[in-house]
Amino acid sequence: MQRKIRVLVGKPGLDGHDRGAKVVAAALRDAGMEVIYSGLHQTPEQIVEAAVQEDVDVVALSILSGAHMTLFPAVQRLMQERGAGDKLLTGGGIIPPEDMATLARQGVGRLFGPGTNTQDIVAYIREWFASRHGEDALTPLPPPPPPREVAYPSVPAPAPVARRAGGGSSAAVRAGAAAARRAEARHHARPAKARPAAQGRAARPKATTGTKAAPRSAAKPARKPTRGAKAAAKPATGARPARARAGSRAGTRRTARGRR
Ligand code: B12
Repeated sequence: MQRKIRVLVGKPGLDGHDRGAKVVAAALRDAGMEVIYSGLHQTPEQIVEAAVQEDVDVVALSILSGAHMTLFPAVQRLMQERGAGDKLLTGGGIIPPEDMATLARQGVGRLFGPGTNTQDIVAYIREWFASRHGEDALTPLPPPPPPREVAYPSVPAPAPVARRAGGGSSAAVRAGAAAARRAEARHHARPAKARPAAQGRAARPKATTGTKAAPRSAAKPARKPTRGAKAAAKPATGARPARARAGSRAGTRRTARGRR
């Protein structure tokens, strides 16, 4: 006599990963089985009690917590104690192959890991059922459900980005470029007064604007002594005093600029 296969999908323990259990439960239902899902955080006792009450053919556990070597034997022992040892105990989750093999030797059914095609699980349960109750007991597989038509809401096209004349770069990029130009101009400007190299860091000119964008070289003119400073460092061997030279150069330039 044909009848639907009855399956209890159980989630024992503290494992909160329920996606796999729900996916498998839905696939078994779509394959024409009667499926009961236990919900999260069930004890082995609760699962076996539900299996007995519902008179299921299959107890199918989903375990992704790593506790499978405790939970499968616990459920198996309770099933035997409650006279349900002839039912199929199967399941899946994060279970290493060597543990699958160990549990198989202890009488647990086939276990399925991540990436399993749910149709393989359907086929396995149907084969087990047919081996127990005969091929004639199997209900025919229902046709696969039609693909769901999903109406996606139309998303408005993004507004065109307004581009400004002259490159279209953002305000931040333009501000950075301007700061870099100012720093470059400061770098190439001759110092109004030559400073002796001995003054070192203290002699650096203070940047007033665009400090961040200024190239490194703009911030350390004192490293390379100016010609005037070199002259100042030389011992005075009858030559003109360095200070006077430097001052006169600067003075000359100022005069020249004034004449323009
Ligand atoms: C999504 C996910 C989560 C989600 C869970 C969402 C949910 N509601 O399910 C969130 C973010 C909540 C989560 C949390 C945690 N996660 Co998580 N999680 C995953 C992840 C990335 C995918 C799991 C998943 O949903 N896969 C999709 C489903 C469809 O596949 P599946 O469950 O594997 O099921 C298939 C098979 O396993 C099998 N199957 C499964 N169940 C059953 C049952 C039966 C009856 C049968 C026959 C077959 C079967 O068939 C299914 C179909 O192919 C995995 C990594 C991975 N790649 O697997 C980690 C993973 C499972 N998580 C892990 C961990 C450690 C955690 C946390 C402890 C992390 C933390 N420190 O907080 C917590 C625990 C939360 C809790 N309360 O338990 C570890 C587990 C390690 C282990 N066991 O050794 C994993 C493996 C990641 C890793 N590589 O470390 N996680």
